[in-house]
Amino acid sequence: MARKMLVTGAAGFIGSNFVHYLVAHTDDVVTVLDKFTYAGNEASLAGLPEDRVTVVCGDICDAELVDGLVRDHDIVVHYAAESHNDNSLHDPRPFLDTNIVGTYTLLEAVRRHEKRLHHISTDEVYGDLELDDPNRFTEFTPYNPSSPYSSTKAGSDLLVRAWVRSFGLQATISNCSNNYGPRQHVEKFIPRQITNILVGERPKLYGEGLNVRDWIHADDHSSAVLRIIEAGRMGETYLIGADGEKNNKDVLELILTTMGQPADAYDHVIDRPGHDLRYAIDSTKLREELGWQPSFSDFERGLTATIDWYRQNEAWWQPQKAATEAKYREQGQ
Ligand code: NAD
Ligand code: TDX
Repeated sequence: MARKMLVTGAAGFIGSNFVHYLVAHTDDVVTVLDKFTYAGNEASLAGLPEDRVTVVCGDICDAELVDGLVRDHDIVVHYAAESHNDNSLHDPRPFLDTNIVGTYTLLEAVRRHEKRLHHISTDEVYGDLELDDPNRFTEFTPYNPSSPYSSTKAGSDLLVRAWVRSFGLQATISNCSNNYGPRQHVEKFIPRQITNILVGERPKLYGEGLNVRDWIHADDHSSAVLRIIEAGRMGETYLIGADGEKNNKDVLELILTTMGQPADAYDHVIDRPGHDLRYAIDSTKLREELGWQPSFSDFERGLTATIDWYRQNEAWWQPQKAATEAKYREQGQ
């Protein structure tokens, strides 16, 4: 029988990719619950079948709305969040509201109606690693978040764990590394640089660009989440990563050369305060216990397809571009 999925934050980058993935790979019917903040985009849900996908505009902090929606669904997949580190450094309040109070609101509804929850989180809850550290993050790494964003995500994970332990909530958690792919907001690193080149602005690298991120394609994140929903053990945490460590300078140079520009045609701008140096995920548990494998093993190919997507979908990103760059300019970035 088709499952009834409630997917929060699915007008955003990863949630919308997950709903497209779910529709293509299952018979599930889906309700999207999204507040349509600056990061939510109706166009990201275009082309989905109306008989399988319903969109509700609302806030996950709205207890009455959330209660009714959770009651009427089988599984809640929770993507909604304030997601951008730079924003959290300038105005942390919405991060506390959505990431902490919003997650609490969902947890209470899931508890009341005895439903199943999958909570989406990030590797940033573990803090950062030295460049030469042979270790990577595992499910046993202690939490040590750096930014208002990552600390509120860490707080939301701990709430989920507490509801599992204290109330027997049927929940799983996943912590994923940096995603790339179509429909990512132009405030984020890869889309910002691609669209800068497309509009004739020079790309902007924070500091020396030696910071390392562990890149995974959004479709691989989706396949991992679906696998955990279907086979994950209740109460468990799974780390999701695809062995994609690269420093920002190398990624930017690859974007530039792929787009036919000189590799050094970018500006260095002031660094992010408290900038995490390196993230790296060991996803052995997910691979060995649930048999998951990523399918985008070639970063260069995935990046080229992402560049093509931004070339072909200017109408999707153009409305947000000027305001995003104006905000960065104010911050000296
Ligand atoms: P995003 O900013 O692109 O999308 C967030 C979505 O949540 C938007 O559609 C927004 O409108 C919605 N939203 C925000 N506040 C809301 C509220 N109060 N009620 C309802 N909807 C609300 O973010 P993203 O990059 O797609 O990230 C999605 C999730 O994945 C987040 O939980 C994030 O922490 C996690 N994550 C992201 C990455 C990454 O690389 N982007 C990596 C690991 C984990
Ligand atoms: O213009 C830029 N120049 C630059 O050098 C921007 C926007 C970023 N950067 C650097 C900062 C980071 O080292 O690129 C790296 C990636 O930056 P972001 O895209 O802002 O991502 P990050 O801070 O690593 O966080 C992302 O991955 C983990 C997501 O935004 C989070 O939601 C997720 O939890």
